[in-house]
Parts: sequence; C-alpha cells; structure tokens
Amino acid sequence: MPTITAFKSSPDKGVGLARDMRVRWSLEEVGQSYDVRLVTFEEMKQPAHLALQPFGQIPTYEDGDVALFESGAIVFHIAERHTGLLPSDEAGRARAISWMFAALNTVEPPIVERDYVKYFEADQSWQVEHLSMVDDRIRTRLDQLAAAMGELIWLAGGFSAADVLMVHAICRLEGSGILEEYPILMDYIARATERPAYKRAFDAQYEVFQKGSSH
Ligand code: GTB
Repeated sequence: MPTITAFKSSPDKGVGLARDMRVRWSLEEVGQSYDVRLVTFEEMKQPAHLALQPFGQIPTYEDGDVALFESGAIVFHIAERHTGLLPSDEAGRARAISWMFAALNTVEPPIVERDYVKYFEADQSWQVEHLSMVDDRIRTRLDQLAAAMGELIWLAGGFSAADVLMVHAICRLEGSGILEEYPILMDYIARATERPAYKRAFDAQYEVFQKGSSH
C-alpha cells in the first residue's frame, strides 16, 4: 500500500487546497487505499524528508522501491498503474497528458503567484498593482480554458487525471471573485467536486485538521 505525506497542520485549515489533496483524490478515484504520514514544517526541512522531496515540500509518495515527489508526477504514476484516470486509446491518452501539463505549467503558475503577492508582498507599496497584473494573467488563462472547454464535460473525453489537476489548480481561486466570472468553470468544479472520490479525499484530509485542532 502506498504512503503519502501531508501537512500535520495545513495552513488552509483542511479545506483541500494543499497538494496532497490531488494525490488523495486520484487514489480514491482508482480505489487504491493508502497510508498518510503527517509532517510538520520543521520535519519537511530535515534530511529524511529532503531525501524524498528535495524542496522540502509535501506531497511525497512511497510504494516499495518507488519513491516519488511532485504532485503531477505522483498523479501520473497512479493514472498509469490503474484504470480510470487516463483514456485507453493512444490519441485520447496523449490529449489527457497534454492537459495535465497545461494544468501544472500554464494555468496553475499565475494562480500560485497570486497567493505569493497576497501574503508575501503585503508590505509593498506596489502590491495592489502587482496583484492586478497577476489577476489579468489569470483571467487570460481562464478565458482560454473556458473557451477550450466550451460544451465539454471533462477536458479529455471521460473524467481523467487532467481534470484532477486542473480542478485542483483552479479551486485555489475560490473566494477571489475571479472564478465567479466564469460560469463554465464554476460548473466544471461543481461536477468534479460532487464525485464521491473527491468527497472521500476531502473528508480524509479535513479529518486531519479536525483532529489536530481538537487538542
Ligand atoms: N510542485 C510541487 C508539487 O506539485 O508537488 C509543489 C508542492 C508544494 O507547493 N507543496 C507545499 C509545501 O509543502 C504544500 S501545497 N509547502 C511548504 C514549503 O514549501 O515549505 C501548496 C499549498 C500550501 C498551502 C495552501 N493553503 O494554505 O491554501 C495551498 C497550497
């Protein structure tokens, strides 16, 4: 059974924004049970964790001889070893993998940047201008994503790992007011987060927060 790592105390208070969520969700989609090792921020910077994750972050994934870091690589590994997260035909699979990279490499970066500007540039006189620039970059990507989705239910045929990564990337914008400008994307998120596998993953990581805050 694989073991993943997650925050012992997640800064998001367990609302599913930390990246173990996309790994948990993928594992739930394919019906693979898993163990979780919770780590503190201090433990993530210690040699034992750095040997698994050179950047001192979560999530990691270990299963026998296999040790992985980077949520995208972990989700891809799970998708390759089980049915249900990648189309079985070559063309569909290639399309889904393109969307997986698009989620991580094209759509997610300005969304992550937004949090940096919000939390780490709060003392800067130019924070408001910088935030507005980043928000414009996000809107460009969301315009393009919404246009590409059009009438599609999922990004690459049936539900796939591409949807896990894309939905999780854009969910981080919830509460910003930006997502609400895109009904197509709001519906997409609603469809994805109604999936039983999403709910199980969410509940599992939320339980960590609840237990941690009860003592
Ligand atoms: N590219 C890596 C991957 O995809 O696996 C990035 C991993 C990453 O950013 N991990 C974060 C981490 O370990 C947690 S998920 N940070 C600690 C550190 O760098 O020292 C990112 C995250 C954290 C918190 C919230 N939040 O509170 O809303 C959302 C997302």
